[in-house]
Amino acid sequence: MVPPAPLPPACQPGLARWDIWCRVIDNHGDLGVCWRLARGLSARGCAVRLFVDDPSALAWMAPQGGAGVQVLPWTEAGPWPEAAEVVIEAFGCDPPASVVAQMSQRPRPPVWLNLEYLSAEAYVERSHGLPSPQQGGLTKWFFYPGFTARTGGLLREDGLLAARQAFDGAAWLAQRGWAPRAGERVVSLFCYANPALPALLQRLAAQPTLLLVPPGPAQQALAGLTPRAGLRVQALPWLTQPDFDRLLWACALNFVRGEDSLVRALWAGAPFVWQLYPQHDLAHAAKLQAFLQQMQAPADVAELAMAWNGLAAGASGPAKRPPGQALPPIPALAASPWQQACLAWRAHCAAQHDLVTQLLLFAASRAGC
Ligand code: TRH
Repeated sequence: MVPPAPLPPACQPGLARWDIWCRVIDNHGDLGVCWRLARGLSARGCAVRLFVDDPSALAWMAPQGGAGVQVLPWTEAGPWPEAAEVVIEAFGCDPPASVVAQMSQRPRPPVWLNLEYLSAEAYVERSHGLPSPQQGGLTKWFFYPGFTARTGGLLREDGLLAARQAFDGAAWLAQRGWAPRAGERVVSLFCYANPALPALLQRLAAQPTLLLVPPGPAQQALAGLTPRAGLRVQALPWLTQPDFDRLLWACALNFVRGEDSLVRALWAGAPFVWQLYPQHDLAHAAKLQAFLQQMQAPADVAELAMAWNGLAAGASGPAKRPPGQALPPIPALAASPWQQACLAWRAHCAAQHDLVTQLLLFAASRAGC
């Protein structure tokens, strides 16, 4: 008999109220991560308030809202209610000064955490869990998500992998009217504006492909391009977060971007190519290389990922890819080294505590519970 799975940690008494502060800089990752986090904490019994300056994307990410999560507008004016027992600022967004001042006056100040960006770079293990002394005698703790045991882990809802395992992708696609034709592979494309897009379309068309394209730069660019034999393009509407996950589960190959969709592609277990948020100083190159190395991506997969990000390996490190250079071919997908690497990577990440579990344990340890 299989022993019952241990119950995941729940909110501790005295640490049951959590505030998350979120500033939407651009795109959807800031809010996407905060929403999943809020839902994850509420699933463990916490009462969560999500303060966000622009909640508009929740209309499609989470149109039904979520039990246990209250969304509150973050306008500059305030006034603000008393802070909860745990305060998370997402991506160093600095909660209002009056909230921080009020936190410092409490006999037992809240546990204050800065949830950082996801990266596989070495500094993450070094920095995860470090304190940062603040004015008023407060301490802010750095909490770094990551892929290894010495980081804060990844968002992974209880039962996610079992739901993915039981999922029937063909039926789901058919229900939505996005079924592939016989012999077509299904690929999703969620990306930033990318000069390599025409070259990618050419590579994809080498095999009959149904390309499912969420709203955004790719959808806009594709609307202006002449259709290509071998490639059928389907523009998608914005999906809810759970349906976005299912989209990735249903595809044989996923192009993802930013932070949250990368993690969801990882849990999907199918081959994926990640486009990072591009930075002028090429900081994203080191981040991509660290990630490819950590997941032990096969060389041809790494080359494709670098090229999709406009990068090439130079003599003294990664460099900008010369314009017009061909994109490498798309490696084999099914039963391939790429597929095996993705499954091994997923198993490795699933063996770590998920991020919500780690947050609960971390907050309890810093509150002295
Ligand atoms: O939108 P993004 O590019 O967000 C980025 C990253 O977070 C990046 O690190 C950050 O610097 C920048 O924002 C400011 O990609 P990401 O992170 O994948 O977020 C997209 C969110 O949108 C994710 O939660 C999934 C969700 N989504 C849906 O719910 N439905 C959809 O149809 C689509 C396409 C996405």
